[in-house]
Amino acid sequence: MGIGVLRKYEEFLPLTEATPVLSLGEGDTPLVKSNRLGRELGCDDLYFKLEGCNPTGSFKDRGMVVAIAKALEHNSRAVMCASTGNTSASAAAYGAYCDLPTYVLIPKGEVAMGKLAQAMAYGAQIIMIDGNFDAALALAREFTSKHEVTLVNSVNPHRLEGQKTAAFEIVDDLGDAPDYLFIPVGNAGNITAYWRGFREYQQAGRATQLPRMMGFQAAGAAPIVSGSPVANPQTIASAIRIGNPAGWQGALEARDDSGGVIDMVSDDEILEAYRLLASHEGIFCEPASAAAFAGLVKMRQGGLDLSGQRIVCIATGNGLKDPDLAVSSVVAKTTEIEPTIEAVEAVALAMIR
Ligand code: AN7
Repeated sequence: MGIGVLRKYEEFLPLTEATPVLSLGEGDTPLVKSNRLGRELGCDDLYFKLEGCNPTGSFKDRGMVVAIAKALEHNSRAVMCASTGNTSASAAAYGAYCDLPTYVLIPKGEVAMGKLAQAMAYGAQIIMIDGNFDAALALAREFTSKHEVTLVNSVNPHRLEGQKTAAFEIVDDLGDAPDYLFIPVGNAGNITAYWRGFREYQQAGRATQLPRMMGFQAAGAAPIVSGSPVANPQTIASAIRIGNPAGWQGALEARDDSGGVIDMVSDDEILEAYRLLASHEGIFCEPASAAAFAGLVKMRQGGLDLSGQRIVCIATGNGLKDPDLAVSSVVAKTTEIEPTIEAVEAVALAMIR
């Protein structure tokens, strides 16, 4: 039985006697060893952390369970977030579990169908903004500063506390921190959280080294790479379509303190990585997640020597969240036939030969 991150990593989290211990089964996600892509890239020690296996299909659940537990501890009567989709799905689920009214502000027409379906099914109050994520976050910040409603975006410090547990799990699984961590960057909360997790585990004597933090933004939404906010961010990876990340400073610290990089990948590189992960590794993640592996491919092509290096790529969210993209961007091996054995044989035997 999954015990959840509150219980599993209690000693590293800001819990008190009064914090309720709750869980939807978040955390304890698989770390899968690459079978094909690593070999093709010349790195024999490559792993994928499947955060899409969390209860709402993304890493957000790790932080949301802490944010919601703390909100309950402080007698909060409602929670709010702005979201490109996954945060809203997660907030809505934990809000439903805890009978806490949940308001989600989302950029109209920019959230993948699966995520919207989740927020609707969990019963959140959905507020569509005629504007982008950055505008929605500014509104959520203003509203929650004026009213007795708890903000559960990653500017809520409890979110990052929960999300750092993914770094703990990687070290627990591998016996030490990897040499490189590749991760997508949107609002830049997660890279900040991972870096904190690796450092805390090292300080606690559970890891002997720290990874280089390799963060990747989408080229059309890469403010940290360019050094200034992007007013109208554009990318097929809607989860990371963010022009003014709240975690900017944390991402820079993770990069500089670890000797890593924050770079960008094009939508074409993201889509190629997305297809390769599914068709060559059996990992169906969402396009934003594929930015991490696309970054690894880019670095390799740029001459980074990966031999003998232990590398972890974070697959942050589940591919089922954005089924439209899968159907429209993959050339599927589909054939329509009459329901006869001869017709099945004609197609299937031709494939084996
Ligand atoms: C699958 O849900 O910002 O750099 O509002 O959904 O911590 O923002 C989602 C972000 C990566 C980027 N991968 O993480 C939201 C939201 C997936 C994501 C990111 C997101 P951050």
